[in-house]
Amino acid sequence: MAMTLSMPTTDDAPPSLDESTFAGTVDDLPLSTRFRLGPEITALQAAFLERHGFILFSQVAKPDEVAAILADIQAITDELVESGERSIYGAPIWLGTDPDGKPLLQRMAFTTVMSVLLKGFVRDERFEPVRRVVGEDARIGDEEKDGAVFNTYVDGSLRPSLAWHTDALRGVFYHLKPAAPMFNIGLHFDRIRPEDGGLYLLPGTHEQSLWSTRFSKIHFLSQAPDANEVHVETWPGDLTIHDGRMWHRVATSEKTGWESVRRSMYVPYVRDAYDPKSEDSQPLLYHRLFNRVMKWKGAR
Ligand SMILES: O=C(O)CCC(=O)C(=O)O
Ligand SMILES: [Fe+2]
Repeated sequence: MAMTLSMPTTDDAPPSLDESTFAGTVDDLPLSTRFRLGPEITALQAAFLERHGFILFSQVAKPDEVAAILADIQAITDELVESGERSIYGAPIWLGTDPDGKPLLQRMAFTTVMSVLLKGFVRDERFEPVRRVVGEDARIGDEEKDGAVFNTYVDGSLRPSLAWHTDALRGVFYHLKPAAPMFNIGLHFDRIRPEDGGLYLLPGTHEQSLWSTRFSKIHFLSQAPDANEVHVETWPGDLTIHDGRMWHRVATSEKTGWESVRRSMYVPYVRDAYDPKSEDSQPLLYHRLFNRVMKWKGAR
């Protein structure tokens, strides 16, 4: 009798959708669909993103790349702590406290300025179709807006979660028109199940009509679950595209200590006139507002 050798013993990612054999339409796919990133965005993937304002590509970064990136972020954290530097190009760096009592990098802007590894990684050819979703003329704005933003969430830290918001608010600070799609590209570094908290979205709210009716939520204050919210389950290396006009939040993990860690990085693709920040840049209004909140919560 043949033995079954393929019994899954690990929590491997479920297979991504095989579009070569899929005969249905976007209506047949659940929001939890895991797509495969190929050399081009397929018509089905484009339709899914347009319908929901969100799409996930399975494990675009490989395990060894995830490990190397996380090691590099740790090295940068150590350097920042050592140097006493608390802002990069005017954007505050928030250091909380990790479960071992050590400084924890909660949010860092301009990550690809700090990390040569990441600056090269985000330019890998595999991301080219993602760049073209934003626009044929889109570029990676290492030194523009907030650059690449790296987030760490840990239960009990300064920033275990992030309340409901749309990224369009930040667009308003940057004088963008929230009427146009505004795609945010996220890399996810941890295995996140529903009990691990993480990203929740309100599908469809990227469309203006819905967006305005949903405006009843207060930006960055309300944490309450929404009846229509959808959880984004991730495996390390997953890539997401979400329309920044859609309402979303990051929930606190039900776990404690290192078990609760979640790390994400958002890569800035920009299309407007080149407008780099520099060492001389001053904190923006929204940096100053958030900085006050973080200091009040006990940022180091
Ligand atoms: O950590 C995430 O996946 C989301 C972060 C986010 O929504 C933001 O920084 O605006
Ligand atoms: Fe956001």
